[in-house]
Amino acid sequence: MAILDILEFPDPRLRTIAKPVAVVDDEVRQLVDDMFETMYEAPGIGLAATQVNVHKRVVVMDLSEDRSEPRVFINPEFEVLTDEMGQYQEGCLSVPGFYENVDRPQRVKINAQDRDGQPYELVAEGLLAVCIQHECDHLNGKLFVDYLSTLKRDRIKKKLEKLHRQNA
Ligand code: QAP
Ligand code: CO
Repeated sequence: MAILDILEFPDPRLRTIAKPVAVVDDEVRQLVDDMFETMYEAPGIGLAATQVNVHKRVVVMDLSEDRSEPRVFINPEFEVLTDEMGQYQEGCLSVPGFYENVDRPQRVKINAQDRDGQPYELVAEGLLAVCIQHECDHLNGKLFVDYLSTLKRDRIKKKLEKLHRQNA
């Protein structure tokens, strides 16, 4: 197991489109394990492989209070089930310290594979629906800050760039 480095906005590598996983083998399971360790240590509730600079379609998540419900989504896809939108104050391990409201469809149907490569389907609402949409965006090179006004996004970019310069 290993804790991986998390890329931070505005790193251009976060804009990479991840490739589908052809076979869920031990290498992919190792990545999943390392992503869980990284997410739990952060701590966070969701992490996409893009954020650790691995451009494969892999997402890990745990929405439980006691970190007892690890969920794996390999090659995740979702279908919107309703016109109803919900607002949630989102954050992101790649945009540390910033939280903003984002509107997304409230109900989605998810298709993905588990850590054995077994396909499964799941209807999601609430935080799970928000989180899977947020993580699927990462696999497509998209971040929650892309839903904000240019002004808000540029302010966040400047603040993070300043922090990165200070840490360099
Ligand atoms: C994505 O985000 C998410 O700013 C997962 O300083 C978030 O795990 C989906 C985190 C909200 C839906 C709703 C953020 C940790 C963790 C920070 C996370 C921070 C430390 C974010
Ligand atoms: Co994120």
